[in-house]
Amino acid sequence: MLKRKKAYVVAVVGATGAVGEEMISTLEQREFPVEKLRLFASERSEGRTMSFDGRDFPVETLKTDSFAGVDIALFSAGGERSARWAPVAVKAGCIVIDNSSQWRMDPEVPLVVPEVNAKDLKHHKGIIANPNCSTIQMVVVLKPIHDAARIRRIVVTTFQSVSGTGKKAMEELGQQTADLLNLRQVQKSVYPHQIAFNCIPHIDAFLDDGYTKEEMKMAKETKKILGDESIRVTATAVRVPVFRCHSESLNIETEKKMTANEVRAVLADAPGVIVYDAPEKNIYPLAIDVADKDDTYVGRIREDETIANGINLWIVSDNLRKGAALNAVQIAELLIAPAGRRTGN
Ligand code: NAP
Ligand code: 3JN
Repeated sequence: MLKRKKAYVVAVVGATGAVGEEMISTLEQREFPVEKLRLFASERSEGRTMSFDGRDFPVETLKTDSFAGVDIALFSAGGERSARWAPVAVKAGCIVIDNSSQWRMDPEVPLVVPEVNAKDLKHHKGIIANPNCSTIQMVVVLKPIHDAARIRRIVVTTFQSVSGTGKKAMEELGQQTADLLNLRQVQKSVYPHQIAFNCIPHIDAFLDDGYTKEEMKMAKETKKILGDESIRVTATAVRVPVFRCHSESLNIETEKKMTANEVRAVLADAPGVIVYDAPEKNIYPLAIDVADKDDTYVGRIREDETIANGINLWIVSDNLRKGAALNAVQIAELLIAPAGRRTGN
């Protein structure tokens, strides 16, 4: 359990990465009470400093005593680091909020999106998992619909930006785009194919059944977060040449009939969701507009006339913010909140 304090010692593991940098700026923007920031990355970053709230902090490498005195550690340095170092941090008395898939499906680890299942935080044993970015934006929108009409099946296709793969992928998209526009040969190293001016239906490794791990993360995590193993989820995850924000096309089937207007009304009151849906005025969520925003945007809400109780939706969210850093910081905010405010749902 976290002892209530005026300010906390917070560690960011993977501080120099795309998610880590966003975590640092999110802590700063939301004025999280930080007494001291401890920043960790690989040996490649040793000697660097990073600034937070007008102060410079050194970037360190991880050691067995690194977590002594740390209250909360936000991990985003990949699954291997989480597997090795999260238990070390917990043993040192720290609460870990982990961004990797390493602990997400562990029954002893709550998998939390604050707007959806903050109540699950009651039962953590030191590690709390942040879901996959594509799952987070989907469940924030689906939870109120599930409560109103019980979702039976989800068919989702994602359009995921390159920032989901990290800093090197963002550089690769920029470099390939510049090379192609200047009639130069493209080099590829992060993705198996050219990403500039292309769409790649392949995110994370392929499994024997033809799905990718990313697609199966979405299916399994959605059931765990919504607390309903009976929901059927089938996903296709696609990488697109966009720097920031994941977009998703969803087709859902509910037990109870909902009209498109009823869905809009339910979502208008949903925390963390903005209904942005006036197609007659060309208004629908776009990655370029949603970048750097905290909320998840939903539009193109319409009934699927090919089935009895079907709805189609288009969902866009900033994958580095709500999809990773913001969700983790919101969890940390709940951990330090007065007891009555910790578990809204
Ligand atoms: P990134 O830009 O490539 O950054 C990777 C970070 O990990 C860097 O800070 C890197 O440090 C650090 N790192 C690598 N090896 C390390 C080691 N041995 N010890 C300590 N730190 C080490 O990647 P990213 O996009 O930020 O993603 C990082 C991780 O966050 C992913 O692997 C994934 O697990 C998770 N993630 C989750 C979501 C989500 O859906 N919620 C989304 C994206 C990422 P150097 O700079 O020194 O190399
Ligand atoms: O590709 C994306 O858009 C999201 C990537 C997430 C990611 C990247 C590397 C490793 C994950 C994740 O959060 O599921 C992992 C992981 O499995 O830890």
